[in-house]
Amino acid sequence: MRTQVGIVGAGPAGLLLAHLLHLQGVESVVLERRDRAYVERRVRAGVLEHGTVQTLREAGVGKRMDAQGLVHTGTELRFGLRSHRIDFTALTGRGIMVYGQQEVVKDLIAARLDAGGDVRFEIEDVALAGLDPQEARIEFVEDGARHVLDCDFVIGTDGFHGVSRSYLPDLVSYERSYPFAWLGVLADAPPSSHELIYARHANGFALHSMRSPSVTRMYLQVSPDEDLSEWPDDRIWAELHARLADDTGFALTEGPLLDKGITSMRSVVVTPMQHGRLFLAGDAAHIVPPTGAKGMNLAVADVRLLSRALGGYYAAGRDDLLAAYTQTALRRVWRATHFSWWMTSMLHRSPDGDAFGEQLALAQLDYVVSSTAMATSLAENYTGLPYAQGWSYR
Ligand code: RFL
Ligand code: PHB
Repeated sequence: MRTQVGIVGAGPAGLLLAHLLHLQGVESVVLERRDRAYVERRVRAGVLEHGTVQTLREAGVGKRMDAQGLVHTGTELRFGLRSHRIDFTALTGRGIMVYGQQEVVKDLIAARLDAGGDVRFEIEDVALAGLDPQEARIEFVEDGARHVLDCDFVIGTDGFHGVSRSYLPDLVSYERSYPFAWLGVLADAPPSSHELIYARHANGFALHSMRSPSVTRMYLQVSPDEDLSEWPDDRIWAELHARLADDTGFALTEGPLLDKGITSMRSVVVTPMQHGRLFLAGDAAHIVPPTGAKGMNLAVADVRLLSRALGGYYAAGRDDLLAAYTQTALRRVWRATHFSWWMTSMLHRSPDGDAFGEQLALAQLDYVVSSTAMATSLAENYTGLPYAQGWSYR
C-alpha cells in the first residue's frame, strides 16, 4: 500500500488536513484507532474562532455549521455577582460560532467519504518506521491483519495520548499543571443565557455554554482527583446555581443530564513538531486548559500550515515551507498557551487559599471589564488572531 500523506488519528486535525490536501490534489489515508460512532459522539470543544469558521466554509464543510451553529458576538464575565459583557464584534469586528466539535468531525467524515477519501476506523497497533529523509512508513493492524503503508510523509494527529509524538527524538516539552479540573455536563435544557458565561465565584469557576437551542453545556471547577461518583445530579445543579448567580436574579433552567465527565487541566507544548518526514499537529503536539477555548482552533491553525506546506511541496517542489513548520506553528501556539493560562488564572480559585493570587485575579477581571484596551485584547485572542497566510498553496 502506498499514499502520499499518511495521517494517524481522525480527530478534527487529521480529518481537516486530509480534506484540505484533497482539495489541492494530494492523496492521503487516515488511520483511526476508535470506531466511527465513538469518534462522532465524543463531546469536547464547542467554540470555533472566526478563522476556524472561515476555514471550514472554504473547505466546503460549513453548510450544516452555518445552518445549525450559533453565532455569538460577545460573552459574559461574571464575578462579585455582577455581569459584564465583552462585545467581540464591537471590539474586533469578529465573532465566534458555537458548534460542537463532534458535529465538525461528523461533517468532515461525511465530506471525506463523499469525495472517495480513505478513512479507516478501528485500526490497531500503529507503529511508525523508516522516518528517514527520503520516505516514511506506517505499520498497523486492520481486521486482525498486519499492513504496511508507504508514504512520502506521516502526520501525527493522534491527540495528546497518541503514539506519534514518541517517535520524535530530542523532544523538549514545556509543561504547566493546574491544581484543579473541570467537571463537564451536557443538560437536556434550553440555555439560560444566549451567550457563554464565564463565572468566578468563591466556590470556584463555572462556565455556562451550549450546544443548541435545547442543549446546555456547563462546567464546574473541581479538584484534580475529584471522584465523579461524589457528584450526583442535585449536587451539580446546586453548585451551578450558586456559582452562576448574579444580582439580577439569573435563573438557570434545569433538565436531565445527558453526559458527565472530568477533564484535567494542563498546558503542554513540545518542540520540535517535526523530524524528517514526520510532522505533528493539534493535541499531539500541544494542549491548553479549556478556559480559552483554543484547543481545536489551534489544531485547525496547525493543519492550515501543513496543508499549504505540503501543497507547495507537491505543486512546486518547495521544502522550505515544511522546514519552517515548527517555527511558524509555535508562534501561534505560544500566544494561545499564554491566553489560555491567563484566562485560567484569572477565573479559577486557587485551592490552597492563595489570598494574594485571589486579589490579583479580581484586579485583573476588574481591569478587563473597565478598560477598552484590555477588553479588546481578550476579544482579539478569543475570536482568534488572523492567519498570516491561506491554507492552499495556490
Ligand atoms: P483529537 O481530537 O484528540 O483526535 C485525535 C484522534 O487520534 C486518535 N488516536 C489514534 N488513532 C490511531 N492510532 C493511535 N495510536 C491513536 N491514538 C489516538 C484518537 O482516537 C482521536 O480520534 O486531537 P486533534 O484532532 O488534535 O483535536 C484537538 C481537539 O480535540 C482538542 O484540542 C479540543 O477538544 C480541546 N477543547 C476545546 N477546544 C476548542 O477549540 N474550543 C473549546 O471550546 C474546547 N473545549 C476542549 C474543550 C477539550 C475538552 N476535553 C474533553 C479535553 C472542552 C473539553 C472538556
Ligand atoms: C464548550 O462549550 O464546551 C466550551 C466553551 C468554552 C470553553 C470551553 C468549552 O472555554
